[in-house]
Amino acid sequence: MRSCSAGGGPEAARAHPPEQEATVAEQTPPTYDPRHPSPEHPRRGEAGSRRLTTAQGLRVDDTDRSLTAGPRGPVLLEDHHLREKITHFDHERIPERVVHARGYGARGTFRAYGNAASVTKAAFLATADEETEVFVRFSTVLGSRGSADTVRDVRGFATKFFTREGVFDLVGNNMPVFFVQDAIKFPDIIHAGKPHPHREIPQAQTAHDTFWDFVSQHTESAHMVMWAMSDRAIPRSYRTMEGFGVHTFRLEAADGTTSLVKLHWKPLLGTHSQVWEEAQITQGADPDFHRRDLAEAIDSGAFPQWELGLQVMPDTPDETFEGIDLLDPTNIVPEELCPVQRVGLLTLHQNPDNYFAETEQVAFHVGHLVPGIHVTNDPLMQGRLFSYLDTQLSRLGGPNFAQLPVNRPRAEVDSNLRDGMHQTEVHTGVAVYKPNAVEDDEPTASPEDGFVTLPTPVSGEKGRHHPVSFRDHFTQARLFWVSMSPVEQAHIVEAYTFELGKCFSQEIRTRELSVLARIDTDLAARVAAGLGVPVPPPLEKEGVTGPEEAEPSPALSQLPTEPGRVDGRVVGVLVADGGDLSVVERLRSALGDDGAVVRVVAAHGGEVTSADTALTVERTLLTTRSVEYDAVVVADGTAGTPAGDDARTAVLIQEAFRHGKPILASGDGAQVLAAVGLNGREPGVHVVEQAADVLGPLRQDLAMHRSWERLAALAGVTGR
Ligand code: HDE
Repeated sequence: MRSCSAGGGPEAARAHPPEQEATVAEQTPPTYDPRHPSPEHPRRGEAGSRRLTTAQGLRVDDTDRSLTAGPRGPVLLEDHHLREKITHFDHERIPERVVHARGYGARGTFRAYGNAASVTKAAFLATADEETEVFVRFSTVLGSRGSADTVRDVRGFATKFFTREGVFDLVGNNMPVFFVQDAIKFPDIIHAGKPHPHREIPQAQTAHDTFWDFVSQHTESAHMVMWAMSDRAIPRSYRTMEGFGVHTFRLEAADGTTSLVKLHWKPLLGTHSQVWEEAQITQGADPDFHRRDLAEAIDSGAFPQWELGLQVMPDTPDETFEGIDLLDPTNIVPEELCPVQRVGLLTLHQNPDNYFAETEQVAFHVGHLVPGIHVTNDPLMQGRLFSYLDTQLSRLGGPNFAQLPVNRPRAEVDSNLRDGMHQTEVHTGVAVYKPNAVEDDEPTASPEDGFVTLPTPVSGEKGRHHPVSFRDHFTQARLFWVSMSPVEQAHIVEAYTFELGKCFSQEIRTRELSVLARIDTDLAARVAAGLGVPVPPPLEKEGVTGPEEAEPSPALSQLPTEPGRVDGRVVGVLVADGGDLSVVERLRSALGDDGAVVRVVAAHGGEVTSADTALTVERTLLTTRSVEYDAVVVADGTAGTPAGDDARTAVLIQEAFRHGKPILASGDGAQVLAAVGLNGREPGVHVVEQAADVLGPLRQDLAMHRSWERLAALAGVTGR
């Protein structure tokens, strides 16, 4: 076909010489795999083959300069690439979660042991060796999406199981109880905990008046507050956190028998925490501490693992066990009364490829159930059944969020749900209703193997009830307190004292002290002493009972009773040019196989060298802080060097000491310790002659997580 030339003539033809036109082969877009095979090389397609395009696939000539009328003229509306680029950017954010905004996810698998078959017919639990894909999202509750990881807070532990029977979501926390018994109080506790509305401070913490104003009056939160003031609220890592379903579930076996069940995640690395000062320093030194820790562990092949455990209790008409109301989410069932039976293994082995697409868009729901797992009438759980679907509508912009890759069920989906915002399916057929004769009444319902709600009886008068069995607010708070070791109790005292010390209202402090006085007189006295105020009388509150005398539950304490695994533990080794560098290799070969990481720390970057060795420096005294390490080693040859003499080295050792971490010096490294007053006779501090001797004491200490004797001594308590 001939084209008309309008004034351009031969000139215009030259502007687009035929030989420069793209061939059909070149126009084929490069194939790319959105799940690129290598996370280290997220490049899509062959190097050099990618072309920048608009959202419509048009190749872009220049993305650095806007279209203007002349070199100094205004920008033209006609520049579609500019407008598309800016418009898309303007809309890059979606509303963050109102709670649990800050989180980090990972993919993995769950393998069933098969022993749960006697309790549930859920195939992913009941079938031995069945593997189910999962996506897990860990989170803090109060902070906004950009807040720090290591704040004092509850952690979310939400797991999406892509089972062959549909998606099951276990949307739990790292604490087994909750602040409120009824969902209607959830907005209140969250509003009280969030930053004060007029100034939007403080961020991501409960150390302020409105939180303590609420919980000191709303005493059913006393047990959960005790957990929140314990070391559980400052985990060392997501990998060392327990998880809990919190509510009691009703499980149904294939033969129709039902049980009341509490669900637990037990980390194979043990349950460990930071200490408070360490957590605070980490917030500044590395606000991404927990997500980095998880991502690096997975990248390095040290896959975190948890066992799923069940506490199985009889399904009695009153739904209690040993006098504990199983519908009250402020109650635990002590493991000593009902042991946790392990029924499967969760392994996280893949980091998300894209934070937004996966971690931000994953949508959990307590109502995502599979046959064999049922909810109960726990009023908190019932409210959640409403909330999660509702929140996804505003967060993910419509009802089709299950079609997002991260949420897409692996079981076949054939619903009559149609259209709506962000519909990505191209549905065919016309009979989108039932009954239909047009398409043989398909898809058909499955009364035999579909989800059938249990015919549990329901009766009673409508009303805003407050069951008598929900009125004991203090027995389990006391149970938690008396189950803690002396050093853990000291940390709880410190946490209450810190948080109440940050409150301005004396009335609020006094009221909370009266709550503590009701739980335990020693606890109240110690917090009051720290605040410098008298202990008020125990709180009197109409209609509220407890505490009854409580038997300690040793399972609640995090103190290791025996050495644990050291995977993912980080040892920082301070070395200097000309010093003994062999200690690094020794530690790496001895601890590396167990998944521990040994990092070289020096006064300068680049390499440190000695007679015949050169080591790459991974951290300098400028870029590091003690919180990165679970143990600190000072190598021989550092004394009298810039590394040994630096004031930051003294801070590093002092912090590691205060945080109960193993510290070891070999050779003249002892002088570096001596400069901060340590002589190797303190608990968990070791001075050895030579590099060959470092391993013994270090491994033992690392496996116990901290020097508990030292932490106890620092806290001024006897016993561990
Ligand atoms: Fe949630 N919760 N919650 N919650 N929750 C949300 O749902 C809510 C509760 C938990 O990583 C929201 O998708 C109500 C208990 C986790 O995406 C929201 C009540 C437990 C996550 C919501 C509770 C949890 C959420 C916000 C009182 C422990 C993060 C974004 C009845 C068992 C999931 C979203 C993720 C998230 C409501 C109480 C755990 C607003 C109304 C108890 C781990 O729907």
